[in-house]
Amino acid sequence: MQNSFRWYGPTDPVKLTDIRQANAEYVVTSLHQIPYGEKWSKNDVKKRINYINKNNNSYNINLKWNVVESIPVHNNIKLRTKNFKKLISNYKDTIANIAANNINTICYNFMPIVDWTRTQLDFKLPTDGLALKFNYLQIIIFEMYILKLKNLEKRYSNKQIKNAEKLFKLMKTNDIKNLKLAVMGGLPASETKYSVSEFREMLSAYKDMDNIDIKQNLREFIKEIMPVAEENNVKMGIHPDDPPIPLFGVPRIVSTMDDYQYIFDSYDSPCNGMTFCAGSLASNFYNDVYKIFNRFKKRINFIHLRNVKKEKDRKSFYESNHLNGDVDFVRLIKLILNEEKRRSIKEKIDIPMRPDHGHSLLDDQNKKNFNAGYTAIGRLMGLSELRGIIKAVI
Ligand code: DNO
Repeated sequence: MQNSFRWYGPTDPVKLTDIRQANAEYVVTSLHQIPYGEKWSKNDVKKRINYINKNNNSYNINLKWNVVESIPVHNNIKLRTKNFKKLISNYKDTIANIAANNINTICYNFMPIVDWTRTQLDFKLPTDGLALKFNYLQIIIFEMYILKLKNLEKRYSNKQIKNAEKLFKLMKTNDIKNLKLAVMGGLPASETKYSVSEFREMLSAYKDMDNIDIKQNLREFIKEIMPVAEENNVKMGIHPDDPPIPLFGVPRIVSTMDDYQYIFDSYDSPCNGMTFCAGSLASNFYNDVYKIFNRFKKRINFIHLRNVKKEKDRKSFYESNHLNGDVDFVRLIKLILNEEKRRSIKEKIDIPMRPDHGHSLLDDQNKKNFNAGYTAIGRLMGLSELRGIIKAVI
């Protein structure tokens, strides 16, 4: 595996030297400063590569940018509305301009409105470390008391609504503030930080879209961008919904084995691949991550490794460390290593992998302005655990 670390660019409080010290050899990054939908020029990409190279010298580990995560997909593309044609044309040019700089793996997702979603960013673990958490009742609370949506009984049972009301009564003003921040843009890589009215507007843009409509829009998008990926020898990897369940009454369509089958049936090419995110996939109670891996292993172009502990309601979870969660990482890593062996016919093929999210540990907890989930020490521990497993099973 290509041991990689996500890096949010020159403004990331986690520096390239930190990444090197964590034993990663590759960086996964994006041009976060470019607004969603705009084209990235060859030169924009080149400048970022130059920045990384300036930190490399003849002695240290030379970090290399191996994966773009992500080129975000604008909501107008997901809705096929307004200027979506122009946005797709920019997207295609961006793929080509990235490839012109010899970066050949690109991650993207098709989650409506918001990218990944958590309800709490500082869930205290028994170790005193802090983790990210998703509590389904708090999503109902968010809809009920923050967005003030009506007709919630259409998608939630009476029991769920009652339990959400009960939990709401126990929440302090600060908890509500944190919930609002977490859902509406407190997480890195979110499209935008929404206001309540903007969030409601986005919801109404999706109100007539059912599962099939959004799937078809994804299929159209795939059919448009994959020929460009093929021409430029770029492997695309669509990231699963995180979490892989419908949120706020809007369907999510990259959540299950069937969803992925639909995606791969839309355009038959190794360029039309997946980002295998163990933690995201495992947070849907009905997903069998090993089965998904085996079924689509040829299409896995990028791997995110993190683990989750699901809760009794089967929808809520917190992010555990790699060794203690619901996914058996020894088993999963064996599958990945076997797949790498299978691919290594002429030369050794390593799939790009990054430890996804880390806990906030030790000095991480004193840091200001870090990107939630993307701590230095927490991810260093994650990568170390993974490297230990790899070394032991190889
Ligand atoms: C969360 C991430 C997501 C992911 C994008 C991929 O930590 O895994 O932000 O990068 O959804 O497009």
